[in-house]
Amino acid sequence: MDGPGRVRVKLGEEVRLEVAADRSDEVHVHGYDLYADVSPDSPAVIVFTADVPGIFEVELESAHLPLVELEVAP
Ligand SMILES: [Cu+2]
Repeated sequence: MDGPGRVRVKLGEEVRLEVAADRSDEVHVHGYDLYADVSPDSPAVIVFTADVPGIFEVELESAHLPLVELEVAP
C-alpha cells in the first residue's frame, strides 16, 4: 500500500480538513494536536490556522491509519 499523500499549505493559511470514514473513530492532526470525531453518518471537520511550520501526519487515530501528511511552509 502506498503511504499517505502530502498536501502543501502556506504558513498562516486557514486549513479545512474534511474526512469521511466507514467506521467511528477520531481524526488526529499531529503537531497541532487537534481531534475530531468521525462516524459513517458524520464526517470529521477540522478548521485551523496553519501557523506552525513542519510536516504533520493526519491519522485515523484508533485504526492507526495515516490519512495525509500536511506540509506547512512559508
Ligand atoms: Cu494520532
